[in-house]
Parts: sequence; structure tokens; C-alpha cells
Amino acid sequence: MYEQVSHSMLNDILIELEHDIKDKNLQHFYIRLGANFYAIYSLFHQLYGQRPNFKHQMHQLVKTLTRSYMARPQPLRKLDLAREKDHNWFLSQKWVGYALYCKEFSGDLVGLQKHLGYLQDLGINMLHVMPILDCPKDKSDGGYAVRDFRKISPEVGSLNDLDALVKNLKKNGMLLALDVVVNHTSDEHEWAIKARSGDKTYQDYYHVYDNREIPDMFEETMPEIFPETSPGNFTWDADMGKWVMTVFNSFQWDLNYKNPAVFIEMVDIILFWANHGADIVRLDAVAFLWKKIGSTCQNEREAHLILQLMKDCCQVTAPGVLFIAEAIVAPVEVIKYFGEDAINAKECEIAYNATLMALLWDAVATKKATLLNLGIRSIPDKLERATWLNYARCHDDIGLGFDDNDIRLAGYDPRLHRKFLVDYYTGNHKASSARGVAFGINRRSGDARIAGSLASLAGLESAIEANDPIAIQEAVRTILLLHSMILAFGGIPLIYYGDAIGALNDISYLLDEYKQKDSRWVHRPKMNWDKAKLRNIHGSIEQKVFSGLKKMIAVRKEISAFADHNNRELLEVENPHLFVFSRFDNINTNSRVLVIGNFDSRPQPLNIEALRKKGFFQHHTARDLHSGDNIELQDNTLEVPALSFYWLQT
Ligand code: OTU
Repeated sequence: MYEQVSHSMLNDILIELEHDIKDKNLQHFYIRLGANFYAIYSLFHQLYGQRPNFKHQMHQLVKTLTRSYMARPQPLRKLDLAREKDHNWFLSQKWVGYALYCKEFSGDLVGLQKHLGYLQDLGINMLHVMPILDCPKDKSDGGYAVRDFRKISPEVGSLNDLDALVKNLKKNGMLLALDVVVNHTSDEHEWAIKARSGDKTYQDYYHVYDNREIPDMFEETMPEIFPETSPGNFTWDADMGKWVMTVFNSFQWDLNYKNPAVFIEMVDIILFWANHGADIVRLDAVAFLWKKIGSTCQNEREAHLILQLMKDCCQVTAPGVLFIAEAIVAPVEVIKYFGEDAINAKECEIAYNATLMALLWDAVATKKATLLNLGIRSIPDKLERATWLNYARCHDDIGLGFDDNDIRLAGYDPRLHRKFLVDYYTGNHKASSARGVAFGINRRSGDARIAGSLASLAGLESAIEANDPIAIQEAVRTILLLHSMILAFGGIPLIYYGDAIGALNDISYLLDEYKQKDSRWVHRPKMNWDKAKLRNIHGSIEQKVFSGLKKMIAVRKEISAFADHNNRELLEVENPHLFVFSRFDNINTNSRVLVIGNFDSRPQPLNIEALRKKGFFQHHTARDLHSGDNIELQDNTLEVPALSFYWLQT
């Protein structure tokens, strides 16, 4: 949009900039800046218009974008143009993601290159290398307490090593996702050190208070994120003689986005990693970006404005780069991180689908898809040009953030049902084979979350210990069933390292004084490459899991109905153990796939009468695209084997 006030400001900025611009090749940059400038100006004005130095900061922001564009390597500029042309590229079913901790997976970044073959064997083409930036050793929160946003942790390598990895990934058609921890820094970050030494400029980078008056007001409505290891949301810093806001761990200082300088610094950092070849930037803890007394300090409107502004800025300099929103919040709130009232994403193109993840674990524990069916219906439709990141496990805990109302509709009492789930997964339930560990127990509210590796939660650990072949088979089937759902649901599946070979819990963290209090480390094991080799031994557990998953990935890539174009229909069926939905491709092939998951440990019948009316099951057999088998239909019934799935062409 053309608007005079902002445009004349842009003219001023450009005149000022002309002096330092040596690069004449700014045509694409200028066009994008012109297109986005009014939006950038208005958002920046809404957030920071009251500041006396507003105009100066606006200049600083545009300078940052320009400088970053000038530093953007030519091949990445070309990629930006290609992605502008093929703007739906990331909605394709061809993408399959994998998240790993570099140190645990491969020792370092050089080692990671040596294991790309393993990932390619599985069919992976999007790699989320979790935080690899410099952190204090003893207070790292798994890389989420960053000391230097531009320095790779010497433990895993150097910027050169990352550049080499990027080159290799690009050569192999693989995408790279990197984290930018936008909400907080380590208390050893240079800004925190300056703040601590009394520098007011840097104290204004954080939420710093002389006494408890304001912190107490905040505390009234703020929940605790890590109640066991870091109760409360403020920490007393003796050197500074002040309280500082620390929502997560006490050594993670929350950044103050009321200060435009903070916003500009973080945009600069995002673009730094975009220029080093990140195709996707995972924005950590985005729900927390704006703090307001009297609120939970999550999902505030301004947090969305900040993300819109980050997106608009990134589009000017590096439009090919996507954002992932890591917002583990209720479905109605998550959906807003794509942006509202739009077709293409205004904030983040991709968001973690924590709702699906937690509901899948509910189905495993209850052996029923009742809550899963209800919960999925509560997720509002997302934007056309945005997509989910679907996962069964990740490096964090499993939070039971279901809607109380849905739990009631499923026939359970919300409090008791959550307690049942925690008991079920932490070994306090007779009928359970799961071997998880509680995480984040809140003594006051009674809440708790669940940690544990996918395989251990699915019962593999106890089954192996009991040397029980039937239980082992059930666990393997559960592992594959969960993956079949995240691969078929719609969105980019994200596989967690170790899960493709059934990695069990790793309790060695208990011996590490810096990790022992954070039970999430139980599912952040060192990758066992000897175990990974067993995937080639026929009949081994590793082979069953790996080859099942590998086949699924290969098949997914060939099914155009699995691309994400809001092309899913949930189908209501009588049998409560079954989760049934269809995926269709109306654009190219007119094909349809019926996805069926049976969460019970016994075979379950699906009455196909009603589905016939919807155009399914018009023949005597149906073809399962995963196994390639033709399945006989008996009259009006299809029998779905225990803990199994079908991807049917009917
Ligand atoms: C994120 O997590 C990271 O994924 C965690 O590994 C970090 O510890 C945390 O931020 C702090 O950087 O912010 O929006 O239940 O789900 O901490 C959700 C806890 C987050 C995590 C929560 C999460």
C-alpha cells in the first residue's frame, strides 16, 4: 500500500542509506521494501510509536534489513526468487523432517555430515539441528540459554563447519532448520553482563525491577513453566541488586520487546542465520514474547504484532526463509501464529501441532480415539498457505493441554483423566507398559507433564525387559501407528532422532549434576550407532521399526493427497477405537486416501456402510498403499488389525 507519511519517511531513509550502499544490485530488495514498507512502518509504529527515538529506530531497522540483504549470498538470493515463484513449495508431501541434537546424534557438525547417509536412507530431507549456539556449560537448557547468538558452540564446531554442512545439504536437496531463541538470553550473554554491571541501556533489554512490587503484580496471573527447577517468574540478581524476569529457568533472562532495540537486534540475528543458509528458522517460545501485568503473559496481541513485523522484515531481505512457531498453547491460540484474516501466513508459515501430538498419546493410553476425534475437531481451519509440523515426540515433555470441555464430552472428568494419563505414562498404573518419567510437577496446581522416549512410552522398554515377544510386537506396532498418523495427517512430519530405531530411555542424565533435575534429558540420548546398524538385520526390532517407517516415508512422498491444502475430512465412525479421516487431492489427480488407525490391542471392525455413501468402498477389495496389499471386505465390515493402520485406496 502507498501511504504518504510512511513513504516520505522511506525516502529519507533511502537518501541517508545511499552513502553506504556500494552494492548496486538492490533491485529486488527495493521492490520488496516498497511493497512491505507501509506494513512494517505501521506495525513498528503501533509497537514503538510512543518512544521518543521512534524515527531513529525506524532508520536503524531499515539499515539492518539493507545490510543483511547486501550480505545475502547470491545463491540464496536466487533461491528466494525461485521460492517466490513456487510459493507453495513447502506444502508438498515430499518433505519429511528430522530433529536432532548435534552433540548427541553425531558428536559434532563434521560428524553430522558423515551420518547424512543414514538420514537419506530413511528418506529425510528436512533437518532440524537443534540449538548449536554458544551456551554456558552448566546452564544451557539444552541450547536454549544462548550466550552468543552468532557463535557456534565450540563443542560441536565452528561457523565454517556449519557452512560446509549447509553446502552438503543443499547439494542433496535437504532443507536446514535452525533455532533462534527469541524470547530470552542466557544470564551470561553480553547484554546481561552489561545490564548487571549497571548499564541502563542494557537493563532496558530485559525486564528489570528494583523491588518486588511489580514482580508480585505479574506473579498473580502468570503460570510457572518449570515449577520444580525454577519456581516463580523472577530471579534476584545480587550483583545488579535487582529482580529480573525469568519465565523459564532462572538463568534465562526474558527479553523486553517493549524496547525497539531488542526487536532490531533479534531481526538482525534471524537474518544472520538466514544468510548462513537456514531455510527455516524455528522461533522458540513465541507465545511468551509480550508481558503484561494482569495476564498470563502468553498469546498477547503484541506478541502477534512482533511476529508479523519479524515476518515482514524477513520477507524484504530473505523471502525464501520460513518461520516455525513453537507455541505449545491451546488450538484456538496456536492457529493465530499463522496470522489471522489472510491467505498466506502473516506470522509463521509452520507451527508445531502439539494438540495432535498430545491427543495421539491419549489414544494410546485409553486405546480409544474418542478424545482424539473431539480434540482434532476443536482445531480451527488454518490458513491456505501455512502448514503444521506434526510430531509424535520431540526434545520436550508431553503437556496435557487438552480442552476441559472436550475431555468432558469424551466422558471423562478433566482432573482425573489428566491424572490417569500421567500415572499411565509414569508407571503408576497397573494396566500400563509405559516407562515414562514425570516432568514439571506443580505441587500447588497438581499439574504434571510427561517425559520419556517414544519407544519407552509405547511399551518397548518393559516388553524387552520381560522378554515378551507379544508385548514387543505391540510396542513396535504402536510406534509405527503413531508415525503413520503424523505422516498422513497433513503437514510436515517431524521425526525425532532415535525413534526410527526404537531408542529407549537413557537415564545417564541422572549422573550429570547439570541435567539430573530436568527429566526431559531421559529422552535426549546419545545416538547408538551400533543399534542403528541392527536395522539391516532381518527380524530385529530396529529393522522392523526402521523399515516400516522408511516404507511409510517413501509411500507418503508418492501420494499427492498427502500434500497439505486443507484437504482432510474427519469421518465419524461408531467404533471408538478407530480414528478415521480422508485425504484428497482435488487439484491434480482427483485421488483420495482413507486413513484408519486402530488404537486398540485387539482387531476392530469398521462398519463401511456409512462410508460407502460417501463414495468409499465401491469395490470388493481395497488397496492399502503402505503394504501394497489388497484387502478383502466382508459384507459391510473391514477388520482393522490390532494397533495398526491403513492408508486405503478404496
Ligand atoms: C521451548 O519450550 C523449548 O522447546 C524448550 O526446550 C526450552 O526449555 C524452552 O522453550 C525455553 O527456551 O516455550 O512455547 O513444556 O514446552 O518450555 C512452549 C515446556 C515453550 C516446553 C516449553 C517450550
